[in-house]
Order: sequence, then structure tokens, then C-alpha cells
Amino acid sequence: MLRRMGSEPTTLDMFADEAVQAPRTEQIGPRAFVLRGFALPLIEQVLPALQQVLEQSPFRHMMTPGGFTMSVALSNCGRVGWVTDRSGYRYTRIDPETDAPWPALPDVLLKLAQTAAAESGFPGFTPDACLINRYVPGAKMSLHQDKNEHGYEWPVVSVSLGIPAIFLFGGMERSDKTQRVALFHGDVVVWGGEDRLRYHGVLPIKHAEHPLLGEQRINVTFRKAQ
Ligand code: MD3
Ligand code: FE
Repeated sequence: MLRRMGSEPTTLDMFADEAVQAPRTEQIGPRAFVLRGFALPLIEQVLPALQQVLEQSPFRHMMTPGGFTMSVALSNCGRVGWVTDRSGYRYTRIDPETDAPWPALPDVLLKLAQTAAAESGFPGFTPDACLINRYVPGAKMSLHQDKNEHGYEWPVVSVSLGIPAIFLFGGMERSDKTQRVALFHGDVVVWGGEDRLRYHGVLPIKHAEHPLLGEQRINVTFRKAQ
């Protein structure tokens, strides 16, 4: 920013600094936080890391146990990956599409998840599962709880990339009132403690174009599954 040469900063200058530097954290539950733009400083390492994972284990549409094909395409990296087919939802060490282990979790993604968790009151988070969801316009995720992990003492951390989404954040019952939270490129959200088992979903994605990712939203979630 520009300052008059030789003069002390004015109050206005101080507010100008704050507008640029202040972390924009929004609390959406007792232990749930939106860290606006938190991934942006690492974005030039995050996108190539994801690209490399997706070359080994490409996006694919999986079938729910009820026989519906998901509108969201997915892949995974890390020690275990989340999958679904006619026999149910579970975590596996092998990608059923390639019959090989899921790609390793890139260091930059681990670092991003750990710093966001620590910032939100969960130091020592060591995720073993990283699910990568791809939404194109029209794709959605219906209200659900994440209950396939072995324990719920660790948070879920999610990174939103590409075009925006409206995230639905509900309560402990499917019928509870939901709050809508708009999520943008670079936003990171952390859900832990009593917020970990709340119902949540994503409204159908609206048409939009992102300068780096085109007409898609990619959401990366980190969990301790085992
Ligand atoms: C709140 N994904 O993969 S991330 C999912 O944007 C999932 O792709 C959505 O829900 C997405 O299961 C939302 C945010 C998220 C993930 C897990 C949560 C929010 C959560 C668990 C508990 C509460
Ligand atoms: Fe979920």
C-alpha cells in the first residue's frame, strides 16, 4: 500500500492493512469454521499435486448401494479411499478401478489439512483418507452424515476449488433446519466435535466458469478414517 513519505501511518492506513491481512474466519457451529481463502497461498502447489493424483486414479462416477449413479465424480489419495457400490459405502486400500493402492497423499495437501485443523482447534490431525469430489453444473450431494469412519474424535477438513457451491449445514436429524454457506475457490472448512456428525449436503451447482479450473468445482476432504 501507498503511504505518504516520511509520515506516520494514519488510522485509515491501519484499517487498510487489516482489510488485506486479517484472517477471515467465520464460525458456523460450536466447532465448525470457514477459513476464507486459506488455501490460496499454496494453490500453485495444490493444483499440480491433485493433477498428479488424478493421473494415477482418475475421476469416476460410483454407484450408491441403492443403485443410483452419483452425479459427483470422485477419486482418492492417502492410505485409504472412500468407495461405494451395490454392497455399500466403505474405505479401501485399493482403488477398485486400477486394482492398485490409492496414490500417496501429497505433502502439500497434508500440510494444508494440518494447518487448517490446528488453526481451528485440532492440533495433531493426521488424516489417512483424502476424498476428491468433482462437481459439474447440475451435480449435487444430498443431505447425509459422514459415518463410515471408525471414530469421530477428529475433524473433517475440506478445501473448495473452482466454481462456487452452496453448502447446506443441518443438525443431528435429517429434518432439522439447514443453514446455507457459499463456498468459493480457496476456502477451507473444518468440522469437528459436536459438529462432526451434523447432516450436510451441496445444492445443485450453478453454471459458472473458473479461470483456472473451468466449469467445475473440486472439493477435497481429509479424514481420519481408521
Ligand atoms: C460437515 N462433501 O464428501 S465437504 C463428503 O463439498 C461431502 O464435496 C461435500 O459431504 C463437498 O462427504 C461437503 C464438507 C463436509 C464434509 C464432511 C462433513 C462437511 C461436513 C462432516 C460433518 C459435517
Ligand atoms: Fe459428507
